[in-house]
Amino acid sequence: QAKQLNFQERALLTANPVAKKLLNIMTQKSTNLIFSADVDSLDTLLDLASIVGPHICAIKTHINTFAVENFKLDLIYKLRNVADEQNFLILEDSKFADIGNTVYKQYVDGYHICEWADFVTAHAVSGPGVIEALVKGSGNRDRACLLIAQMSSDGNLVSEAYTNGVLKIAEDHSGFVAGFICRQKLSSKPNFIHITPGVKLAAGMGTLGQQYLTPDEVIKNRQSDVVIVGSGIYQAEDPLAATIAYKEAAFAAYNDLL
Ligand code: 5IU
Repeated sequence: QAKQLNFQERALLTANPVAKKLLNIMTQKSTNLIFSADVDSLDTLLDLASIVGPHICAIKTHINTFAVENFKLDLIYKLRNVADEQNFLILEDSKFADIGNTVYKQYVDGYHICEWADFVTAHAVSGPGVIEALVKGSGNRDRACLLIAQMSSDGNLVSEAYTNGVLKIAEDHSGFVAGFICRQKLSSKPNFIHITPGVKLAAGMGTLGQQYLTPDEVIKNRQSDVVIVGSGIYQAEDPLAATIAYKEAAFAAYNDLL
């Protein structure tokens, strides 16, 4: 088996500021775990972020899932402070998919995502205009996007040809594309970070079509770099203990590959 570059070595080979930060954080904190904070309120999200913060490299949010009645955007700036204090990044899972103009407005005006999220997810289905819109919206901030190259849900329509098309767009825009949301390693380029949701310590079907793989399967067998865990953590009786268990499983699998 050929020697794999470690995260630290890859950080030196990537120009994208967010990818570099993420690779460095993963090295410093020994964690390739992202917590998907799909909870009911920003208050709960903040509480959980403070608890699990030391053990994660990033938190993943869906800013448009919180009920509008008691929504306060200032809480997300508190999350920004926690992230800076505890040295993790914020990934807003916006899944932008529209034409560039609309995506620009969603990124800059709606929820001011460009201000507080280090990186965002995007579909490449509408073509590279989505990335150009995000670049424009980022201004001079350190920002990046992850392109959704594959999905975890049962029956999804992503084909191998589509995934290859996403890879091509990423390569053409590697200054802004930090990597992929995917089910397995797709690119041998060390600057692209592979990030995989749909992860649980017990593999199998979740609710509403979600399909789970174990951290070991994702990192060791499929050679992705980072796992995203949501309900495995926030539905656990002890979210901190669960976070540590996922962190240790995913990082041990990464170390096994080196
Ligand atoms: N998510 C997936 N699968 C995907 C993509 C995103 O599960 O293919 I793209 C998101 C949805 C949810 C989180 O916010 O990742 C997974 O949460 P659970 O660990 O609770 O299944």
